[in-house]
Amino acid sequence: MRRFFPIALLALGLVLCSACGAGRNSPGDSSNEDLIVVGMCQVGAESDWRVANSESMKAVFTEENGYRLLFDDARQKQENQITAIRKFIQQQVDYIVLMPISESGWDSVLQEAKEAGIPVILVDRMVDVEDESLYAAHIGSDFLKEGRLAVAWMEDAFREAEDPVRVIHIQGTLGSTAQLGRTAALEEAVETHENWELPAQMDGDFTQAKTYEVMTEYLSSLPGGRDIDVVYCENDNIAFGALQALEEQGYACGPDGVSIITFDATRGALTECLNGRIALAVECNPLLGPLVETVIQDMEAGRTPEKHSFVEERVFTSENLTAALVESRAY
Ligand code: GZL
Ligand code: ZN
Repeated sequence: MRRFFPIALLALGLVLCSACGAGRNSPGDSSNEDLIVVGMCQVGAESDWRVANSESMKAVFTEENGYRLLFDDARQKQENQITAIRKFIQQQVDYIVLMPISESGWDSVLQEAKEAGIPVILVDRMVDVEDESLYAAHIGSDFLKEGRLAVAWMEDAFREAEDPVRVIHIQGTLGSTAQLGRTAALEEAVETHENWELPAQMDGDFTQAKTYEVMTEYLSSLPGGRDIDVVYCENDNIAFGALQALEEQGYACGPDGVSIITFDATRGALTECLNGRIALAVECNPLLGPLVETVIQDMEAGRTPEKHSFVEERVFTSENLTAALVESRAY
């Protein structure tokens, strides 16, 4: 009698395999047997910083390095990030790496990942969840500290000012940790300096196009004698949009004109800093791929990673920049 049983079992096994996930413990596809499968959930490609961040991740999580990277670009929508996480859970990936677009709205989908036994590593911005066990580790920046570095420069630059120091504030994606921290630093400073004024606060959403639009609209609405001392831009792409709008409306930007402050310090911004159009660039390091890999390797070795690790960041002005340094920058 023919041995149907083993063949039937094999067929059943193949059907089950095709239905089971992409994770390492998924039998069947031997080529992936020992690759660590990482489901990565990126915000989008809204800024130069974000592009550099994605490149840093893709450079680390390669098959040669032992990984299979499933990369999802959420096009700046939280619902796309949540959909991607659910897809990664179904695919039974080994790790989920999430760059959360905003802080709120993550509790239930991270609970689903926890119940599926898939560790979540947060990168860059933070999530605001009740239960810290919903993520294994967070690697990012101290955005309040970045803002306070900018404020310290403003305090020094305007120490002798008797007249009001008029600051235009252009914010990043509202509700993102980067926006919340950088905004808090400026707002607490305006509180403590009675001669600092904040005549306008607008949402530039971390993009050049949005900023150019809202800043042009604001500047066109101003009567004559439009006195602006500082434009506090919460990232470089906002600064580029603000510069374009300001100069089109006849404002000089630089040591004898409007002081532009920016965050990220990508090479484009550092070039403008070197030539004086931007007064201060606060570094925000996007090259987080290697740090994420360290966390994953720690967890692979059974070690508990640091819950929060922050990257060291510095400030740049035309005084401490050279063309060689700008050229040498990795992003
Ligand atoms: C900061 C990051 C911000 C950058 C922006 O770490 O979240 O998002 O400052 C990017 O350029 O869009
Ligand atoms: Zn940062």
